[in-house]
Amino acid sequence: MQDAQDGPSRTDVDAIVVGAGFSGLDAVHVLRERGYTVQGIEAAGGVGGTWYWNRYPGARTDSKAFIYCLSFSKELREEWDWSELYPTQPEVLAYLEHVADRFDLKRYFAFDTTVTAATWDDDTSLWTVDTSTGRRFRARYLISGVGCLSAVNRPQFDGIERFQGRVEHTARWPQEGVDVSGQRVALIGAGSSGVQLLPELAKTAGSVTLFQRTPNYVAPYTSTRFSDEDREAYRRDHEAIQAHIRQNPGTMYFSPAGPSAKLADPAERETVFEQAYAQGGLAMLLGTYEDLLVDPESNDLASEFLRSKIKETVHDRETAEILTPRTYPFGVKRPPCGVGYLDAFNEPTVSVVDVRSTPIEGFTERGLVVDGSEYEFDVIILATGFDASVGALLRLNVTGRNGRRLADVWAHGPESYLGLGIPDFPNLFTIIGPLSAFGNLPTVVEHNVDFVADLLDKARAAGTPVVEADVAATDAWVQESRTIAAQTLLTSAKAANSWIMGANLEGRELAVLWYPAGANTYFDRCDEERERGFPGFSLAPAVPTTAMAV
Ligand code: NA7
Repeated sequence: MQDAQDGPSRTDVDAIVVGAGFSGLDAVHVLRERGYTVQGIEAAGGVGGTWYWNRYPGARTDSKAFIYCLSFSKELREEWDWSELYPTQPEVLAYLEHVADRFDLKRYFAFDTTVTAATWDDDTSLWTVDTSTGRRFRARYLISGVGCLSAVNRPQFDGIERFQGRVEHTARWPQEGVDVSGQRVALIGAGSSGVQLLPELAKTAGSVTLFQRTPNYVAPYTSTRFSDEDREAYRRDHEAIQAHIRQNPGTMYFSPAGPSAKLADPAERETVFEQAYAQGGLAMLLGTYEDLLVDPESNDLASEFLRSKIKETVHDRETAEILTPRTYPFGVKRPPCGVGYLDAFNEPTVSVVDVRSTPIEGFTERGLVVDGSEYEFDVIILATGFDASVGALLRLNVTGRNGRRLADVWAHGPESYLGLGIPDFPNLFTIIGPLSAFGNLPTVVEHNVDFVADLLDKARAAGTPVVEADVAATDAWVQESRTIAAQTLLTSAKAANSWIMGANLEGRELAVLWYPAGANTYFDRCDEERERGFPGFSLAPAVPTTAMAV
């Protein structure tokens, strides 16, 4: 294993960073730059995080390339050329590979190594991290970079092991790909993954049958190729672009047309919606009116507009009706963006089966059963999503002070200060953790990592390296988040099975997983916390132990 800090293999370091996606790579880089010794641990065989695993055809970003990247290095910007507006998975993975090589980060990671337990020891003020390889690591700080969409959701379909064909999950797509030429393919799931994958499958498969539980408001998008002039422009405008997304509630490069859809002139509103729809991607949600997620009447206007687009695009009336969301407001469920998704249903080989009122009963040797009928397939693809936000953290099996298990502490939803620190879990920091900000995630990642690094620097300078979120500050943050969420349309998340509120998993209570007042407000609150000297975190001396740098 190449985990040495310029020397032989070490398991005692200042900080353990879990994950080698955007969060983990940035955390290792920033902490190393600030003089901390770091050990990264990554379950995959390489860097990339979600972009390592989600290799299904059609996977691409819904954020524009020039913001879906790390902003800290001018050189990195100068030398990396994005080829298109919404890059595909191979290009984002290549970018993260480049970042890792460019800043020599791979040598600090143990790959193919899964964390099996992380335990805080009050007697030493250290974290002990156990792994699947049997190696045990110790560190003062434990930084989670596990991401918010990485714990795979595999529903326990009855008899799944009986199926004689091939079963794949989009989030564990084989590196060598899946040849579906001429095959009868079932696709279970109509979230972003299913929406991106379906048109790609339709290109070569004999047939594609979508088993859809909740229909989505799918916006189309086209990904234009960048010219050299485009690239030059976004490099030149970098500072302005960063300032813009810092002020946008979703950290996106959109400018809303006005405060309220319902108060806008109807003709003007129609034009705004048409332009946003034509622009594609997340423009309908983040580039039209600011009240779509708080005012039901405004939301109805946007929802109805999108319903009309489905009706216009999909020729078969029954198919269009199945694909049309009617039971929940637009935006409550993270809207997928699709390249040719709705159009694909006009192909004779593509069909949809509604499994909301009659769920999939189970798998057979030849296929699956819905409403007493057996459907036969060669390949069944699960695009069934994730245990979002909390899932990957809970799978680390974290135990804090006095044997308190994170799974128990969060039994009724996550509680955290700024999404970064948890009382009773000293020196654990969760990058883009629950109750952090939602939006263009690399932007939030960089903000979170810098915040944590500043906090650790303060603790190091004060000689008090045990850092813990205050109970009162945490309670107030959780309460504020829940109060704001209750004033939005997110309260209808259950009707939408929305992962944004943890409502996609059976038996899970509805939970506020993100600070719902917008990333711009979140950044302001974090900056204020930092400027005031981190009053929401307590600092204490460590129990004297090994010769660590902190
Ligand atoms: P999502 O958006 O959670 O979508 C998962 C899909 O799988 C969704 O349509 C689910 O229906 C469906 N699903 C899950 N379990 C079942 C069962 N048991 N039966 C039928 N259908 C099921 O995950 P994605 O991977 O598409 O996208 C996640 C995020 O990644 C995305 O929003 C982007 O931010 C990137 P449901 O809607 O729950 O009724």
